[in-house]
Amino acid sequence: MTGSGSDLDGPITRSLRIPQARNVVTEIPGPRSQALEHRRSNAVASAVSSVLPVYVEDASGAILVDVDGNAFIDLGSGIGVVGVGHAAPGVVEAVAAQVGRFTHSCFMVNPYESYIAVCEALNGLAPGSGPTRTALFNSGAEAVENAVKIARHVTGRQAVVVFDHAYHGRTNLTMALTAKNMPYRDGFGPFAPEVYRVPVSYPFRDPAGMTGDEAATRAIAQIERQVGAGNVACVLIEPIQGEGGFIVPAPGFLPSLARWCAEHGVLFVVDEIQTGLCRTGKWFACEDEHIVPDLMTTAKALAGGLPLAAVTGRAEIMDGVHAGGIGGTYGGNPVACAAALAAIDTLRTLDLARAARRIGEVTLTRLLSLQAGHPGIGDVRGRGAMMAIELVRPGTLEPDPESTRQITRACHRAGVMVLACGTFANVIRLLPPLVIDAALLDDGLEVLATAVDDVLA
Ligand code: PLZ
Repeated sequence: MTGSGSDLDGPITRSLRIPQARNVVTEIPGPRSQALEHRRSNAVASAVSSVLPVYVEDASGAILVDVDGNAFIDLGSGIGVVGVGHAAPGVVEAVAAQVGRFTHSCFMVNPYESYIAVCEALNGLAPGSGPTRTALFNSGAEAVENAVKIARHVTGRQAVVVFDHAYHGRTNLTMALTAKNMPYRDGFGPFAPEVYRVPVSYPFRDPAGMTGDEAATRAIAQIERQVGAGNVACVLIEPIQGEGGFIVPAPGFLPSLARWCAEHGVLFVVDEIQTGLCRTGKWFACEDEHIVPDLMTTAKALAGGLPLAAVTGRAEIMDGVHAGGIGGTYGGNPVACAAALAAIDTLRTLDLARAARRIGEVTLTRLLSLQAGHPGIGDVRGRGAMMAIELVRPGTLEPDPESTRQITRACHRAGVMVLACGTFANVIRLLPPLVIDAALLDDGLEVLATAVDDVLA
């Protein structure tokens, strides 16, 4: 299959600094990466690990170049961060200009305009029409922590409801919110209290035919039985679960939960850290079901590669916390804000939401045809430029993490960066930069298809 006729071929990638083509010139990892890996082992804590130990020297658009001169197609975007592409020209320019002016003053000490502009931009993009406010932080986990702080403060309630397969971060509170033991929680307790986990909607593994509404009823019944609606400050959910396996809930699940929350004075908090900023074909994934969250967290793609995160929400909630109650030294750093304004401008002017939808169509077609020949691909799912396959023993729901590992390794050796995910480590996810051109996407999908053919043969 080819990308001819696709909208993905554009002036976007033709103007990039590095040719947008895959090129493997050494074994993977190459000798220089191997030397760095050895040096690393004597310097870097082994608890910090890397998916693929090829050391990056340069990157542009959808291409990563390593220290041995290998050019990889990046179908991971550094876990969904560089939606605008690596070293996006607008982001590079804005960051360089800001670095030359000032890099820090601390917004809590001496404020600056770009922080306001990022908040205005997010307020304008967030679903809903009422007055909205935003606060800025450094990382996704920090944004989630602050969303919970705000929800608890304004409701005067303590319980936080999260879901099976959820991922919200690695700090103490967000570890408690995250579902998976290894590697995120094991041995790191005690965890923050007043966190309650209920079943999500997982169509591939739920009873056949279970609707979104029924899955919501199942979750709500458990909340009412085990926690009590009047004790719940917020329900926190990823509209499509990321690390947990690109799990798309059945239609109706999110709206039913949101409705229940509104009826019981519970805040509905949507974690758009992986799904947000055009990844799924809209500015935010919750828009597909017309959800207007009370609070929303964003990070990752927000600043095109610089660390920045946000909580955006209804003004009366966000302004319900006493002055000085939230903040931090670096939150909304001016360089990160400059990057975010450029990234948002790039997402808008290149219409990368539309690009994400086109990437989704091409990818879905390809993955479905691959599934037709391989019963080991139990499920193909996702939305926009956030697509995945779940690998199982043919004809069962039994996870196949070993084939998943082999397929991802084969892709890496062939010069295609793909990431695994999932509670059962049996999901291969695709998160390409939204500026990827049609030929490069096709080449990356072809490599994945060959790896699947070889491993599942
Ligand atoms: N919420 C939905 O996806 C980060 C984690 C990688 P931070 N996902 C990548 C890893 O193994 O640490 C994430 C997310 C969702 C919150 C977070 C946390 O964002 O910026 O990593 O803190």
